Amino acid sequence: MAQDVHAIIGASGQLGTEMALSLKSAGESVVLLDLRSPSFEGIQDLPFETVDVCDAALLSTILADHGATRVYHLAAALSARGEQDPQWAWELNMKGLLNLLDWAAESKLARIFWPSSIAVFGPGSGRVAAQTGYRLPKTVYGISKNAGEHWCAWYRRNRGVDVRSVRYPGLIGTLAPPGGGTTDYAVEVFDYLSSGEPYPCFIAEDERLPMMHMDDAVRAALELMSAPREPLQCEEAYNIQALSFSPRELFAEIEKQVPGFQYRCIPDFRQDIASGWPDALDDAAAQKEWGWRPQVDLTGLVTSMIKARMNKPNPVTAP
Ligand code: AKB
Repeated sequence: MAQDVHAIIGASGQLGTEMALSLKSAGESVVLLDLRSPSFEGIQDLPFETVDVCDAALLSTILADHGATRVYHLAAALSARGEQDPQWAWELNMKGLLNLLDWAAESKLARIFWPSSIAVFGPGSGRVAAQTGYRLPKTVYGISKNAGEHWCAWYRRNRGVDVRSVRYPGLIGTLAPPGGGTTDYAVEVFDYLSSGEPYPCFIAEDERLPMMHMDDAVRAALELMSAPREPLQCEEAYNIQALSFSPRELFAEIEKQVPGFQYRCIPDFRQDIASGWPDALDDAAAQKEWGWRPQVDLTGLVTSMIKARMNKPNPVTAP
């Protein structure tokens, strides 16, 4: 059987960089697509194509030319940045997805991974959000992810596209910085550790949110993409749960490993976004249907972030 060709759209981003590295280390054939060329040297030798996902013709040509059979569509405007330019965020998040789903429906060869987010939830979804339940997203990003889930289900039912999805929590990774998200504080803090300055956190001290180490996030995508189709009954993106913590709880764990670490919380507009999200997700369906289990706990996350980022500033992009 021919080897899969993995195409990563948004490959220079936070998740894309680590996904590319993981696939490369596993000896897989990978092609990277983005507007910006990859800045992390571990993946700079992989084939790279410059593309705007909103350009349907160019996207289709590139995917077809490379014979892509597994496509990970990771390019998106996140929650905080999206609120500052709603039309742009909607256009990027929806048009990119629909262009890819159309291509997949035509090509009939590719399996698609498209991440949804905890941002589909809003006030009324409960502190532990159910897999299928009330959703009234507060941000343009959340609205686009919610609509995207419905589009994926539509293409699955009506056009036979094998598209798979999870609702990611805040992702915390060691390589490329995130940008424009509400949960980015949990990455940004590690770049302050060597400065000696108190970290100015933009989220309230006791705001608990679902979070996940990037190793678990990449593994979730790859495991879901390799799972047999039959047991996957969920029409929506799967809830996946790993960690839940507040700034206070994260910073207490950092303080154990970096004595003297200080912070102050000065919540801004991102706190309003965070306050509409749940503390945790009920991920029983993901556990049952494709065997999802997180592996990295809070201590492991903090240890790996300190090792990778302390003294190596790689600043988060402001929203
Ligand atoms: C964001 O904060 O916007 C993202 C997300 C939770 O999807 N990290």
